[in-house]
Amino acid sequence: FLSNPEDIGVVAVGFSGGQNPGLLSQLQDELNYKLHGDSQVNAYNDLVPKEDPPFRNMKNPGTVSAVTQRLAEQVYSHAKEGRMVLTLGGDHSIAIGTVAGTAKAIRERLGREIAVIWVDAHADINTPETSDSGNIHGMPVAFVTGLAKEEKPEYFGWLKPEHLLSVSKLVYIGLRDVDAGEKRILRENGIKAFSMFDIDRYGIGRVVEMALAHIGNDTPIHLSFDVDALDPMWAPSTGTPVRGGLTLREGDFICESVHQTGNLVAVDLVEVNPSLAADREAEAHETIRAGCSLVRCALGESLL
Ligand code: 4U7
Ligand code: MN
Ligand code: MN
Ligand code: MN
Repeated sequence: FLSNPEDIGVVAVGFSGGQNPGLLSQLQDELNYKLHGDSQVNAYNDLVPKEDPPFRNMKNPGTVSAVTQRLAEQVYSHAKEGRMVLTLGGDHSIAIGTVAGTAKAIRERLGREIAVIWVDAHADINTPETSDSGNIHGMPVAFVTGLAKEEKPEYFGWLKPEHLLSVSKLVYIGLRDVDAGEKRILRENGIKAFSMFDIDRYGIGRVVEMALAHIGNDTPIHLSFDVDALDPMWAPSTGTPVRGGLTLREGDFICESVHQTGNLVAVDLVEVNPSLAADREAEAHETIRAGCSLVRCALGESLL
């Protein structure tokens, strides 16, 4: 194993209202690991600026930049110690910090580049200019690959070459709602992507095999799992649900397969957003249950 399989660094991000205390406490009860780091959800309130006007079309750019910068340091310090890092989100913008943190730590610790497996209904590779919504959770891949660049340190200028990921080491699974501008970016950069169409066509087993073949044996893997990759039947409490997604079992299979490589160094589970509305409690509960299942599978708990 590229990380010590017994030691897990936990980072819990209650950011953009996406708190998930249920996920964290349930995991603490269920997992047989030594957990380091957060035992409570981190709100990062001290980092939220008083005013945060849009910049290059991005919404809350100062807040997201400051939070992800802090997160990059937290993830880096766990990964540097050889811990597998588990980050519970929070919206997917936090992957700017988690990927940056692992990329830097693995470069220093193992002298290697990481690969990222991005499991999502969406490609999250808009640049500030191609994005229609201005929401940064639709842009993290553009920032961590260097396709989106910004000099100003308060607006992601803190991202340096050691934080970045090569586009050739990125692979998507589960895509079904990709913007026109994003399709162009994927095509022009030759980025490997397996959509729901590919999963129907080849089956999840072949798709995961092809995804792992693409990144190559023996490459440290950061798994960034957006719960909206699952069909809303399994994960309804999420910001941007898209029908026609993965079954829970297919999601679990992806996580188990990545665990089995022995190369997993970090996992993000994001966009779990239990709505506080009383009438949606059942949906929130189902989504948390699905999230716990994915994490258990990624940690190898479901394998014999
Ligand atoms: B998520 C979107 F326009 N592409 O950029 C955008 F469809 O982290 C959605 O995957 C982004 O949940 C979804 O706003 C971000 C939109
Ligand atoms: Mn998504
Ligand atoms: Mn996402
Ligand atoms: Mn979403």
